[in-house]
Amino acid sequence: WTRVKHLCAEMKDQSVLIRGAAQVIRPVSKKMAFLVLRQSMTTVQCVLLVCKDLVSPQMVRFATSLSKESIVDIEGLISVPNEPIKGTTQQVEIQVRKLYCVNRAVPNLPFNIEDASRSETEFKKAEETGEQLVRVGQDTRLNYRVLDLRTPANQAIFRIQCQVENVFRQFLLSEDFVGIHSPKLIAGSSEGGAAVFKLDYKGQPACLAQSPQLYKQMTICGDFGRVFEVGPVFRAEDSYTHRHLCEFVGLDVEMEIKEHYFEICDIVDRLFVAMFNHLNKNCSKELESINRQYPFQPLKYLPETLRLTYDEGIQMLKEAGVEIEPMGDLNTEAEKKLGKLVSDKYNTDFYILTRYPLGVRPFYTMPCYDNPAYSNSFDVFIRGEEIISGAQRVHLPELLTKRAEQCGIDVKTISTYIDSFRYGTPPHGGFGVGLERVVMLFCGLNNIRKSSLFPRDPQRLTP
Ligand code: ATP
Ligand code: AMO
Repeated sequence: WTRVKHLCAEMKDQSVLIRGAAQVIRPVSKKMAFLVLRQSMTTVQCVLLVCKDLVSPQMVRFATSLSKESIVDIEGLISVPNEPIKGTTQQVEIQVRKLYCVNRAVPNLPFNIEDASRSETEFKKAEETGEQLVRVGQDTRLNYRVLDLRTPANQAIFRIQCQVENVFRQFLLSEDFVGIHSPKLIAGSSEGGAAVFKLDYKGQPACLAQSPQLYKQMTICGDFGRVFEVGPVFRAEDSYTHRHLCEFVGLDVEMEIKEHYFEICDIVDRLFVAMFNHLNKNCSKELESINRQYPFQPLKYLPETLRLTYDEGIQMLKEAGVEIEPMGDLNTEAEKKLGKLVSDKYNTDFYILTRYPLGVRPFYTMPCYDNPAYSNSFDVFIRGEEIISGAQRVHLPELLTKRAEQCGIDVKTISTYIDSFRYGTPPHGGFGVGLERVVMLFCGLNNIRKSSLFPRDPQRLTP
C-alpha cells in the first residue's frame, strides 16, 4: 500500500495500490472518467481510460456510478502530466488498472466536502460572477461532524491541536515537571460559582471537576514539586458564546515557587514562545490550509513575553476612553480593546496581565503582600482574548478557610483540600490553559467550536 502523500514524479511508471475516499467523480465520456481520491489532507487525480484488456467500459461506468466519499481501492500506474493539475495536492496522476469499492457512502450526502471547504473570498467572488455556491452552516457541519472533519482546514486544525498538546508536554517534561491525572468526579465545586455539573455519586452529591485545581495543589502537598495535567474540564456554562464550551481540554500546571509568582510567568513565557516557534516552523502546511479557508494574520509575539500590570492595562483603556468598574474584571469587549491597544503600542498579540484585584479572583488566590486588595495572579491573552489564568495559591490553611468563606464556598465540601496544607506545604502556584482557546486564537478562528473535535455547548450533547 502506498500513501497518497508519498506520491511524486520520481515514481513515474511505478505501479501503486492505494485506498482513499472518492472525493470527486467526474465522468467525461463512456470511455473516460476522473476520480479524485483523498487521504486525510492529500488528494490525487485518478484517470480511468478504456484500454484494451486493461480497462473496460464497464469499469468506467462502475466508477462513475460510485457515490462521493465511498472508500475505494485503486491499483494503477503513476504518470506525470505536462500541465499542472488543478484541485489536487499531488502533482502526479494514477492511470487506473483496477478499482474496487470497499464501502459505499449514501448517495445523498448532507453536504459535499468541497462546499464545506470554501472560504469567504470564494463566496464573494461567486456573488460578483453570479455563480451559485452552496453554503454549509455551522449547525449542519456540527450535526454531521464526521463529514465536516474531512475538510483540509479541519484536518489541519486538529493536527495543530495535537502539536500544541505535544509541545506543552515535552517542554514541561524537559523542565522536570511530572505528568499527573487527577479525579474528575469530585465532592464540590473547585472554582466556585454555579457552573458545575452535579451528579449523584452512589447516594452522595458530587460534581464533574471544573478544573484539576484542588488536586494539582494537593499533589504539590504530596511533595511532587512540579506537575502538569492534560485532561477534560467541565463547566456548566449557561450562555452561548464564541469562546465557552461545557467541556474542554485543560492544560494545567502547578509548581513550587522560591521567591515570587513571576517564576510561574517565566514558565508561561518560555513555554508559549517555544510553542509558537514550533508551530510556525513545523506546521506551515497546516497553517496554510487553515489560512486558505479562514484567512488570518500570523500571530505577533516577542522573544520575551510582554508583562503589564492590571492597573497599567486599565490606564491604557482609560486613556482610550473605556471606563472599567473600579477594581472590576475586564469584560470580553474591554479585553479585546486592550488587546488592540497592546498590539498597536508593543507590536505583540501575546501578553501577560499581572496583579489582578483580589476581588475578581478565585478564593485560592494569594493576596499581594504589599497590598491585599490586589493578588499574585495573572491572565494571559492572545489577540485580546484570555487563554490562561494563573496565580500563586494560599498555602496557609487559616487564610484559605477565611477566603473560601468570604467567597461563599461551602468549606465542608473542600475540607480535605484545606487540611492538606496543615502538614507543611511550600509556597506554590500554577496556571490553567484552555487547549481549544489556544488553537482558536493562534489560528485566528472566530469560534471555539471550530477547534473542538465534538463540541459540547449548552445546546449540544450529540454527536
Ligand atoms: P474563566 O471563566 O475560566 O475565567 P473566561 O474567559 O470565561 O475564563 P471570565 O473571567 O469568566 O473569563 O470572563 C471574562 C468575561 O467573559 C466576562 O466578564 C464576560 O464578559 C465574559 N463571559 C464569561 N463567561 C461568560 C459566559 N458564560 N457567557 C457570556 N459571557 C461570558
Ligand atoms: P479558568 O477558569 O480561568 O482558571 O480556566 C483556565 C482557562 O481555561 C479556559 N476556559 C475555557 N475554555 C473553553 N470553555 C470554557 N467554558 C472555559 N472556561 C475556561 C480558558 C481559561 O483561561 N484553576 C484555574 C487555573 C489556575 O489558576 O491554575 C482555572 O480553572 O482558556
